[in-house]
Amino acid sequence: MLFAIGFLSLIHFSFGQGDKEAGANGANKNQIVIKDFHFTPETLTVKSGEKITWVNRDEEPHTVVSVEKQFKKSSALDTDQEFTITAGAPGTYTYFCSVHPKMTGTIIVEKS
Ligand SMILES: [Cu+2]
Repeated sequence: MLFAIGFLSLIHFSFGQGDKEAGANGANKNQIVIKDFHFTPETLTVKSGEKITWVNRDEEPHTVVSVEKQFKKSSALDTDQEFTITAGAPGTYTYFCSVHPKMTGTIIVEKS
């Protein structure tokens, strides 16, 4: 039991360090990782005007397509390829992968 508590606080400590480093490198870094046929996080909240970057960490190609064409669609992203948009007007943007339409995600854009 004591060991488990020690281990958990170690994990917590290392996450805390990572957050600080990310903040120092650029505050407005909104990244969505595509891995195992999922967008992570599945729902991302950003402010209007911020950049959002998807990166594909799967061996399969994936795309990012807005359901209501609220932003340009990506080309097919190969492994480790990135796709970036700038969040537009406030609202809820849903998107999917046109290769695997069951892969969906949501971006909530708030007023900046
Ligand atoms: Cu896909």
